[in-house]
Amino acid sequence: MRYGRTTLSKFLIEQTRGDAALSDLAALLIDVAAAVKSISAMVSKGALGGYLGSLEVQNVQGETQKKLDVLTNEAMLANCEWGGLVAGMVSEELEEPYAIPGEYPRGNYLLAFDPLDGSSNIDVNVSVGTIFSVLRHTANAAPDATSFLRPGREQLAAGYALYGPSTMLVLTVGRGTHGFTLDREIGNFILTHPDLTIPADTSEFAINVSNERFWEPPIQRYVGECKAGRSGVRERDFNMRWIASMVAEVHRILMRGGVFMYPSFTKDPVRSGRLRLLYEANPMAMLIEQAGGAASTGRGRMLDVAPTNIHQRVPVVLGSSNEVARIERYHQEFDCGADQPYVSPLFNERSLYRQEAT
Ligand code: AFP
Repeated sequence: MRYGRTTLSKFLIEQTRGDAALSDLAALLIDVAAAVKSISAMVSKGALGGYLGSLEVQNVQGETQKKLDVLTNEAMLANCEWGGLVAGMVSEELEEPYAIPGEYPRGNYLLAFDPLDGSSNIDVNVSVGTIFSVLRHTANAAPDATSFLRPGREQLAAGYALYGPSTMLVLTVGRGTHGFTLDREIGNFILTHPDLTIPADTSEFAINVSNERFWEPPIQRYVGECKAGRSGVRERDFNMRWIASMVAEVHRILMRGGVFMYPSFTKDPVRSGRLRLLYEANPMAMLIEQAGGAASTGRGRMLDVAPTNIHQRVPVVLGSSNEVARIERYHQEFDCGADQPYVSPLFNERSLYRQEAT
């Protein structure tokens, strides 16, 4: 691998060479990269492309759709439906799985994606991304929603595109996490960040603190200790970031460490947080683990979660492994009532909260 010379195609051929089971996975990822290039072209035009603004419709998540939500979804479908590699697709923007049109052959892979993550940032020109996950389709018949309900540890590949000052593609096929930068002059992704590795320790955390009053006590405890800095039990100061674009947060963590949290909150106990398992948490979890980090619900490994529906949400804690382990320990101590000496005054009425939490 020549730094600065290796194209995505050459890299994927090398990574999947000799593995017959993965032979056409490289071809699928190259189709995804083609969709990402067209999305990058749309996103970078901004207001000049007439792509900004919202539509008067809501998606399956009950969120107002941005024009680019629809256009980027169409780009992913159009680039990946025809090559005979995919048996079906799940998108954040589609209520039901997308069936491959009859004129195209069906392939051996399932593709789940969020075509434009962080889209609430698009109108204010802040980085956004595309997140994707690849599973194997084992049946002969066309897939249905249950075909996608497999734990994240079964993913064959995962990745994201980050539409920032530069457009990057970061992906894994289970052999490390690697970053590519789009060279617009030649229209190719070039390997620029091989073997990304996350430091086990960090002093940087990312969470939307406006939800603080709705968090469970273990998250309260962890964030409270970070805010206390060197005057508290952590004996060092922390820094906070919140971009409200998961792809940008995860990329920062892959580049320099950190911990990202989007916990469940009592504001809406029906939903376990905001982020979706199949096409946000699971692909990010695979990338993070492949880079030596950890990804958890707070109470267990993300990649072991057994999905129950294609748009289900899940609490997310991911990043530097020692910090994720600490947050998991705080959840264990809370669940068995052993965190009493540390619990914040806000939650001293444990019996009240515990009744709510059960
Ligand atoms: P949008 O795609 O609706 O902008 O949501 C982005 C996101 O799913 C994720 O990328 C962010 O980390 C998170 O939501 C931001 O959520 P808050 O707006 O509640 O901070």
